[in-house]
Amino acid sequence: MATILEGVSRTFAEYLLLPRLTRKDQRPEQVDLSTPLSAVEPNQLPRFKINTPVVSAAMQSVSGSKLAISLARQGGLGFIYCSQEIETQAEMVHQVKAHKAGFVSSDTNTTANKTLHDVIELMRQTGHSTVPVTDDGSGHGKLIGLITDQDFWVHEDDLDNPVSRHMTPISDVIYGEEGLTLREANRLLHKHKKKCLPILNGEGHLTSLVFKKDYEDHMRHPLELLDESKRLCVGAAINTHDYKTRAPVLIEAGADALCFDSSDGFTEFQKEGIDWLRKEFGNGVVIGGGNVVSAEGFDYLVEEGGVDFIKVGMGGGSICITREQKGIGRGQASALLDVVQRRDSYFEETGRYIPICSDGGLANDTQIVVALAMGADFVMMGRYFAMTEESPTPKTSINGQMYKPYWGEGTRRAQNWQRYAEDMSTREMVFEEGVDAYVPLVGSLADVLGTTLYKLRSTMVNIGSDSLSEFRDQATLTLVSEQSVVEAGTSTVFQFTTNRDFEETSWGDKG
Ligand code: MZP
Repeated sequence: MATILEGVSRTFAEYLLLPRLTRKDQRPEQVDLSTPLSAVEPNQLPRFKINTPVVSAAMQSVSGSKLAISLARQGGLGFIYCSQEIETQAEMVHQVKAHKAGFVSSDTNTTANKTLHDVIELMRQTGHSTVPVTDDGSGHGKLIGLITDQDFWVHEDDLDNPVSRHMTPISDVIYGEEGLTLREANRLLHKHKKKCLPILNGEGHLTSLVFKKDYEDHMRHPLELLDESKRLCVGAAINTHDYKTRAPVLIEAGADALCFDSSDGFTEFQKEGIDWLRKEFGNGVVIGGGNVVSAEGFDYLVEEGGVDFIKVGMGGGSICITREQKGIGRGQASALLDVVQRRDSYFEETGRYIPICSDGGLANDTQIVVALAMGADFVMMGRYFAMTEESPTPKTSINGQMYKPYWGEGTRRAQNWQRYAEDMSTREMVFEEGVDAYVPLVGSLADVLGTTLYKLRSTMVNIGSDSLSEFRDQATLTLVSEQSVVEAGTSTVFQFTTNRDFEETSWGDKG
């Protein structure tokens, strides 16, 4: 006979946190939101941490390079989707890594005999206003000079003049020598009041550029998630079909973490994939597995070294119809609590800590807070990010309101990419597990996430917690009745339009 679990399958909306002692010295801004994304071995530090507990879903309508850049700047991590060809996914990873951060390769260069016309056209195409002049016009040629949009007047100078007549010649260029640190480069920029510092090797060839605006930008984003070379961090999804070719290319492109994208990760296919990756790359790669919804699934994926982190969730995603289509899944809160409990007992038994990611179904800021209080180390969201300016889909006006398309990875639309891939052996889709929808456009990722994280910090102060691990340990939650939900609302008073209404329509409730 089948096993019937006691109790019902619960969702985040059914729980509420109880306040605990707030200390006088606590401030929301001082709360530490950093969290591990890699397994933590006994008495060791995690190999990889993120600065805010939020990652973006590996979905076509969510995680392109623009969103991943924006999220990494806020301290989170974007997972570039794998429902595309390996080369295009690797290119997206590369775009995030190349975005900026200290030393950048110059992609806008010219030669001394080109005209001002040519330079203006080049500046228009790339949007850059500082152009190195090299002997061969490449970003690694011998530096002859620098030309910027301040070196000529479009309506006064003859635009047929050669670049050599307007550029700052190399004899007057302030440059740094290869090998100096970013701090030293920024000091030179400061001392000489320059906006751009070319870095040259011993032969006078250009190796990179350092910009003052990047330094200022970095100061405005203190939680920015950077790797050892000061490049933004990015994650990439993989699947169980082509990981042997896909994963090495993504790692080569600079991906900081990989994660299997699957609604059901409790499979021999995924276990084989994890084992293969560990054999090939050892602990040099951070691997996420899942999704699972039970302690049994957790045990299977962490066995013998296994994964670094585990995603929990099946059927809760806003665009997901797996439960209706296949009768399988679990309420997100119940799934998370079961896996977290096992993670904690596994930690007691082995001393190994496996971070848990609550994936999908988070309908508002409150539920993000509850998921983290229940023991998730970080959350993965799709709809939340699909609604931002930075998601990769076009804005569409419907009845005067701006929307963005948002579709599941289990839709025909998402899976259609395989038709164009070379490997035609992939299976035919018999039924869909996701829907194709629209979500309201709510603004920039930085603004929306800024509000969410401030609310999270503020709740953590209510509980008396200075860090997410304290929050998990100190949180006390209670189940709520339907009547207490009514009590929590404002249905007994008449409200004019307020900021609260604005917030509710902007991030809103699921459905
Ligand atoms: P949400 O944040 O929009 O509620 O859910 C996003 C999550 O839904 C993803 O991270 C993924 O786990 C899941 N997902 C993506 N596509 C589908 C589908 O087509 C799906 N069924 O369930």
